[in-house]
Amino acid sequence: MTIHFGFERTKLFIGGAWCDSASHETIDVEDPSTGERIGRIARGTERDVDAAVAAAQAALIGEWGAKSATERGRILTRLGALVEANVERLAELESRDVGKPLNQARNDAKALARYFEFYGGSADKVTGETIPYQEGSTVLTLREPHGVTAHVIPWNYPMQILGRSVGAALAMGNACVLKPAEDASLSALAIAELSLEAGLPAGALNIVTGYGHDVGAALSAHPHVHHVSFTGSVGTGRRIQEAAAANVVPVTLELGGKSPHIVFDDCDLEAALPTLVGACLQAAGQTCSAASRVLVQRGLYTEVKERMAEVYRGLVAGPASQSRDLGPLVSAKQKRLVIEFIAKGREDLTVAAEGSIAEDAPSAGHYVAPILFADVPPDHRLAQEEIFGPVQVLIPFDDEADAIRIANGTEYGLVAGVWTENGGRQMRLARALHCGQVFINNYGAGGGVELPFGGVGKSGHGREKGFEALYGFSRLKTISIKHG
Ligand code: TXE
Repeated sequence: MTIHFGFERTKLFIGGAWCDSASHETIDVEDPSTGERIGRIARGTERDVDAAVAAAQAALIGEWGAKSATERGRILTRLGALVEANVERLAELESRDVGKPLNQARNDAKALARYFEFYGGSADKVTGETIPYQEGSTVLTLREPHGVTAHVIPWNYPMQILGRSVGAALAMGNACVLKPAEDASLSALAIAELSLEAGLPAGALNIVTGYGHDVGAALSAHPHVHHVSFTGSVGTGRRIQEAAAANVVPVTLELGGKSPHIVFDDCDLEAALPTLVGACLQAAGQTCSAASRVLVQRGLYTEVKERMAEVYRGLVAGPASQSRDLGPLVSAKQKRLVIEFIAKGREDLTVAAEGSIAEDAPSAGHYVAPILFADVPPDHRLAQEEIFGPVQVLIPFDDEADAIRIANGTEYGLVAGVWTENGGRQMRLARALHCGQVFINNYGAGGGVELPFGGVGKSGHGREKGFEALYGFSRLKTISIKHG
């Protein structure tokens, strides 16, 4: 079978077939590195969402619903192997579509393969329990799929987010309707091709490309959708939760953050330093778990500032194909948002250092030079709001209590990193930090498909990744049997 990994993808994937959208309209695909139009995707509509949900319902009462957990797992495992065999082509496609440096896009494709491998292997490992109850009875619990699950995903890690969300939902036996971001749909469509080759039955995975305000809104409000999984902005997450509330269905929201990376005087600084910049600038800072706030205890503050500044001065943003330190941002809109934050920072704050944009970078590409601000007051806008670009702030602190207060002092709570050699402090911080995941003496939020991931506060609720996601994509049924 020849797999089509192109840029001109003007069909929707519904019921295992490639279909025209009801509107017959398209959306341009832009290469963020050059600003040029390189292809088109279909502009789906509410009618297409209806068709996709109907196809998912049909799959549940048809071939897909009849598969055992082991059979579902085998299909996902095959899909993982196909992704692995196509890592290079998927990475090239993604890199052109979202402007991600090729080496980073390659990591995303490998992570996608690993998600399918992980969820393929865990599909038949989900068990219920028996509960001691009254004499003469047996009580047991079963995990069942929700039914039709909706997946609205963003453009920053399209393959990884598809893998963690659709992979877990399929493993549990749900039938999925996916809406990729309008500026990052190509890899999802390529994965649909691979799913056919892996033997995924028609309708188990459906993809409706298009804009959030029509396809995403229709999907999250659809009366026959039984669970909605969303990754994106707080505002859109709120709208999705409201829409789903009309049908009283559960929602998983992963809404970004303002994650602190905390460096204590007693840490192994040589181990910490290489992670401090990289933990923020992956995907040019367009990462929900970006360590965008670096909190440093006063004894090390000047040294950390100077050494991070040195790194920043050497950083170069350039075309994705060149795999420089950073690629462009995904869109003109995203660049505008980030530039506004930087302008505000320049007005109020001290610039510790800046990187540069490669001289040969096309002027119509969406490049932003990385920038590090120092001595930032914890309540400043740049230390409070998600910027989603290559911008980091340095904040000094006095002691442990001060670090915890500053770290917990935003509306977000996704992840946190802590560098200290003191074992007691490691555990105190791990418990005191208001977030969904804490890294002690490391910071690698992107990795670890096995590790549950999700936030508190405005970072959202529910957990994806790991085994925990399988619980989220299923519901529990309790069965009480009175013995005869
Ligand atoms: O997000 P949106 P945008 C944050 C980040 C960024 C900001 C804006 O701070 O600067 O959000 O990005 C779909 N009903 N994150 O505007 O709108 C949309 O089509 C249903 C954090 O791109 O949330 C896309 O598929 N769906 C983040 C998805 O929602 C709707 C990742 C995300 O788009 C919709 C991305 C609607 N009414 C941005 N409107 C993270 N947590 O990693 C839009 N969409």
